[in-house]
Amino acid sequence: MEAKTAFVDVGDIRPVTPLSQLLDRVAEHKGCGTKGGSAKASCGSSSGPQDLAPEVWEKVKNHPCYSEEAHHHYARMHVAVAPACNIQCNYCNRKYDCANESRPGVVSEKLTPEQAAKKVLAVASAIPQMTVLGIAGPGDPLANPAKTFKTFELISKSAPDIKLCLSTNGLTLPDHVDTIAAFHVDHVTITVNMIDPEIGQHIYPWIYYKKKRYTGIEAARILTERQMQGLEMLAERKILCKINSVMIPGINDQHLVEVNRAVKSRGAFLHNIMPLISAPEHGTAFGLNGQRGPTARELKALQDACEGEMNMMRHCRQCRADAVGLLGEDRSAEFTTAKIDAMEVTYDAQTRKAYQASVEQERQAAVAAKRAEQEQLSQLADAQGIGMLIAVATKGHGKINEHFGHATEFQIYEVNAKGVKFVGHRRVDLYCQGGYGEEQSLVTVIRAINDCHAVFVAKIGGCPKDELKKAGIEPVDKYAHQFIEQSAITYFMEYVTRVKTGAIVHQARGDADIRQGALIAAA
Ligand code: CLF
Ligand code: SF4
Repeated sequence: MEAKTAFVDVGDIRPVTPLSQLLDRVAEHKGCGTKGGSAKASCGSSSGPQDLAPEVWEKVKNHPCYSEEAHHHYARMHVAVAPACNIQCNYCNRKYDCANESRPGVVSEKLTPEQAAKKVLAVASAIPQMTVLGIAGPGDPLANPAKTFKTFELISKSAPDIKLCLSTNGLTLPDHVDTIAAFHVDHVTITVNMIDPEIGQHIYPWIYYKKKRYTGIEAARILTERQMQGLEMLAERKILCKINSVMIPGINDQHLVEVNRAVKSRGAFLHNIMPLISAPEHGTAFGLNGQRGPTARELKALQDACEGEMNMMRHCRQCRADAVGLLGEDRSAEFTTAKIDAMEVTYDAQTRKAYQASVEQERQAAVAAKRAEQEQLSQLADAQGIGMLIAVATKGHGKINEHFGHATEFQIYEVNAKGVKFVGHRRVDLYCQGGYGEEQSLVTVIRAINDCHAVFVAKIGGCPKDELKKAGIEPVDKYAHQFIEQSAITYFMEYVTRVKTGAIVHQARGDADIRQGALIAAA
């Protein structure tokens, strides 16, 4: 008897280039738009104009997600115009925003395209360094194509200097690539959690495709084929594509290395591996069945393993679908519909341009400071094999400018004899809460940065200072309001000297927690 095929014909899915052929291309791949020819593509979030083709640099230089360095200086905003979704992810509860780009438990205010357009102009006038408009939910933007593209149309007419960006699960992406290109949407994110339907069936219980519901392996197969097809079509049109992947320990953690290779070889520009955030109170399938998220060390190890293939985005904040501001901050409460309705909005392109020129100067100063300190580091004869992580309290601008007690996140930098780089961030509960609950929140802060040797702050009180020291984390306030990377290198060189002279003994640090609880939103 003839064996039955496991798959049904679902229509016009274009054949996707087989992975074996693509892997052959990897060896020749010169990096996503890069000039260099090194084995490791130098595309990615920490690259500068020297690494990228000019047309690629133009697209990424002030996009806070596509350039790690830009994220200290430039802001993005989202408008929540896309409520519907066409798939189900086991880490998503549809009462909340799309968990492919948002932390679970976050609810955004839904807008019409016209309300969204007014909001963009209002924010652009109030926050001149806001350079990117993204549509990332609260469902899937391409499951709501009329609303998504109407919004892009209105913005491109009224504020043509703002870059357009969207994030999708990819199921209907191939149907919309030409429209995306026609609207000059230069940045598209696809969430790709698997390329193997056997694995995918544990992440996606169903999809809704061409008026039919599919489940299990078949649903995952259609989804992965459509995602890869969409990615190839974007790359052909030179639209920069970022891949988001949610790391789910025991399900796709090992597999994401293969995903990384597959998407790189199809022309993805950047890979963003995010931790699963999973707790019963989110009401998701994973939250309810006890599926855990990765620890900080597990996440970093996977990101490091993939970095040999392709540069990684490590500064993602898993934003709300109506997020506003620099990536680490949330100013959405300043721009509610009621407030926008009451505003007179005048869009002043000249003032925005002048402001951004001053931001660019500040950014160049940060780059120059880092370069100067890096030269000093190269003169360090022997770093004794020491490397470390440093947590930094910052409000942006690449500086140490936040009080320990006011920090809602710490940025994490890795420093060793080769240099300094941003490797992630940790959300924390506010320590300074007017005396209430401070002991408990200090414990959670210490757990969140427990893998760090030091914490850089603009200011810190005596009590947390002592507790941090007891936990083996050195509180450092002497670099207040100075550039982060320059200060990290200076500290590292002093640290190595202290070890060499026997003043201190270098010890390995432990692992750290990634916060799993629902966001306590500022909104
Ligand atoms: Fe928004 Fe996404 Fe565009 Fe950025 S966010 S649509 S690429 S403008 Fe950025 Fe936020 Fe991470 Fe997204 S930090 S969740 S990666
Ligand atoms: Fe939820 Fe986004 Fe997945 Fe849809 S694509 S189920 S909104 S996480």
